[in-house]
Amino acid sequence: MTEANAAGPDAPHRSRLLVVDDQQVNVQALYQALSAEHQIFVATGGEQALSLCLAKQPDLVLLDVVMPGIDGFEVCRRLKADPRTRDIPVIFVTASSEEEAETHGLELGAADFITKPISPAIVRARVRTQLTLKAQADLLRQMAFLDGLTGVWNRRAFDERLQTEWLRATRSGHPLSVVLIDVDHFKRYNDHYGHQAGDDCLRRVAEVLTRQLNRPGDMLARYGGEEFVCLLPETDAAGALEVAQRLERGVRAEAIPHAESVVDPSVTVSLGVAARSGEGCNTTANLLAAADAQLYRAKTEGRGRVCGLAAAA
Ligand code: GH3
Ligand code: MG
Repeated sequence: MTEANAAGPDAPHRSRLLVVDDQQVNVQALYQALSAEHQIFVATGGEQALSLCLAKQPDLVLLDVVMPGIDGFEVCRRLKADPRTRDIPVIFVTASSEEEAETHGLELGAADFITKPISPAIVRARVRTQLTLKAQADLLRQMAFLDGLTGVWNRRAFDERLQTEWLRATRSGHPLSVVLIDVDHFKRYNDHYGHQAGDDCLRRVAEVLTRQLNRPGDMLARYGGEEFVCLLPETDAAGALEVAQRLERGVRAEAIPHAESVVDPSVTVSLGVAARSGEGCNTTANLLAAADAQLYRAKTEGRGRVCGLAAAA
């Protein structure tokens, strides 16, 4: 492959690299080796490196060890200690080839070690390797948060987001609501149409529910078997009830035949709504329990409907 091809102006994705070095000549050498293939950001000290990592979320950091102020080892330690930056791979680029320094760097969580003066071809190859590993790890992390059947978020993803949004709402005082959604008489659906058709039905329900959510912060997750949950940041009980009604109507309008349902000839869902500001909703567990109680009410009052605490307001 020629140099020009390797540089690949039509490469699928230009990765974002942060080069950290206090010596201009070293920055230049790395820039020349990598800028054709990648987008380069530069920091000339440890503090700047840390703030750029947070602000730019680079795909990889090339880090000098000896710098005035915070040195490279400390930068690496702090990056690995912060959940927001710990998954960014770090390659140390250093004049020292001492075994002790290299061991220390790797123990701090660095992905690789390169010695100066650099060989452009070796730097490029090692950077590519780390970027490939990072992309694969990112994909695995994402898959761990997706539901295999429907492709929407799974319960683990929901639980994490709920904690984050709960803390955010506590700080800002903004509302936060959840909607629990359960398919009506789904056991009968499976018994009548078969388990495979049941799976197809869940996929369609998930698609319909997803389509009803408009705001970028809204989240739909599969909560369990035939139960879904919707997280609505910055939404009060009245707003969440509106969304829940839309979800209910959306599933009904999809008109998935359900010959065994006594609610409607097509698939329906029951929904329970609770808001963070509501009575007794002072923990995430209470919030979910309140939504579950409303869902239970929707079931006992005839299914195919929404119940929520602000329903009477
Ligand atoms: P209700 O209206 O009270 O919610 O009744 P229901 O039949 O929907 O509730 P129940 O909890 O009695 O039954 C849920 C059924 O959902 C039983 C279970 O086999 C089925 N189910 C759960 N997960 C899946 C799945 O991933 N695929 C399929 N096909 N069925 C599932
Ligand atoms: Mg059900």
